[in-house]
Amino acid sequence: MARGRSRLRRWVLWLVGIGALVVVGVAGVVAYSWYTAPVDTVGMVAFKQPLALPPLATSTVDADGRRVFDLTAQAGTGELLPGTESETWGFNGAFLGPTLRAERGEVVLVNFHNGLDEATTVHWHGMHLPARMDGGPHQMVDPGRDWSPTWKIDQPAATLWYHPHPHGATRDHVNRGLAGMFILDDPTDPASRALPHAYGVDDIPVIVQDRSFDDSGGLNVGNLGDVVLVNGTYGPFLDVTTKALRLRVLNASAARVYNFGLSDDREFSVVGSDGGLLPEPVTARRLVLSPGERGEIVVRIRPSETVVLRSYEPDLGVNAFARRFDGGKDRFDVLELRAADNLTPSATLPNVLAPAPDLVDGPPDEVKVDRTFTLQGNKINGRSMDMARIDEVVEVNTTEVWQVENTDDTYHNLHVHDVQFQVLTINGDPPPAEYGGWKDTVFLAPGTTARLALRFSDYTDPDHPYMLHCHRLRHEDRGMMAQIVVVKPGQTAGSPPAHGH
Ligand SMILES: [Cu+2]
Repeated sequence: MARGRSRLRRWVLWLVGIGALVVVGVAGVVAYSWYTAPVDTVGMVAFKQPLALPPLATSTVDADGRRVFDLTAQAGTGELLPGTESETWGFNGAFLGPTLRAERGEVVLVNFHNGLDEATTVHWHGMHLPARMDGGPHQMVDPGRDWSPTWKIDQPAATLWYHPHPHGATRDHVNRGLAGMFILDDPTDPASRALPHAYGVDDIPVIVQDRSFDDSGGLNVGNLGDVVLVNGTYGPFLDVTTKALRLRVLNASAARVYNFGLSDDREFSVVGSDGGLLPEPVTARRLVLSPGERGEIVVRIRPSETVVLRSYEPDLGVNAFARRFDGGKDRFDVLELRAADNLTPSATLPNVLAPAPDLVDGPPDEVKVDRTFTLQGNKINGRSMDMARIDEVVEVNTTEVWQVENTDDTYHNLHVHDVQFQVLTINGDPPPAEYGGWKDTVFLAPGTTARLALRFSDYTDPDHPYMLHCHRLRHEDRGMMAQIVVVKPGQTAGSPPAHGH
């Protein structure tokens, strides 16, 4: 008996000892992760490379008067990190794609060729167009095949973009390098011409993406990266020759939220958002962009100075743990602006830029809500994306009010295809002034409820759906997406075509 008890005691001591080691080990890993999670490159970036400027895509006008672009998705290699080659994907090149540009009223035709060895799509983010032309997950293009969507540009001047949208693989395809800008002009709108508008001189595309690399320079396709590239350039600088500089900033990252500002905290003017120019310039020191969102800012530059576009810690509205691991403690130096000794004068900013969205009259907190969308656990209204299921049916030319609720403990955003919407309220309050223009993507911190007004005009089609989804790409890939069809009065939903074709 005594021997049995002492053996038992030895075993208990062993177990306690091993348990203590495990606890200490786990605590060490947690502490290490906790302290190494935040990324901070402020003051650490050398800015040795000139900012790459995506070329303007060449186009022709065909016999029907359509503006025709050629776009090929292809694999290549790019020197994303200095001195190392990475395997990349790009449109018409090794990484990213050319800037497409068209005018309101034009009919465009894009001859897309998939030169990759897997199927993909090209989605025109922010564009008002028929669902069959939208490049969503139903418009899959097999390797070696072509797809030629055509539509009429019928919306205000804006900074849109294009990227793949294959269901379940969007993050992978975008992170490998498939993304580009699509700038719309409106020759009848004087305001956008009054802003700096010389492409590559005082009107600069700024495609911001975070990436991570393995030791041999290979591109990882994860959620958050510790390196920020602008237009694919690592450590970029821009030579500035004008007194005012317009930056068309696009957050083309998979999951990261940026909180942009200048390194000396100077004020700048926010002049545009997702769907075009704001009603009037908004003076700000910070601009938050979640994945997929765009912001156009005008920065005043002084001769001979150097100032850095930076991303400060974004307020994600999440708990301390998520804040550390979702990038809420991260800071980045993004782009260095180097002013010439003599700067060309720029026109004064107009006081009025564009008509304010006016879909809803009366107090926006008292409007009737037509649909509610709850964002929780990679699902919308408790459901995962099903390619064969139409989730919502909207009657054409009806103004709707949507209430979007993030009941999750992490941040999401909501992107709606085909339309630009008006943000009526965020948690019952009017939105901040930089959300006062047309939007196609809205950021939702945990516990946030936003009300949006939307109007789907044109392009009824009971079979081909538009998507609405979270633009954190892993969430989207995991099914945080729903399908909506726009129908004529009295029409019912049809059924989406068989997967991918
Ligand atoms: Cu999400």
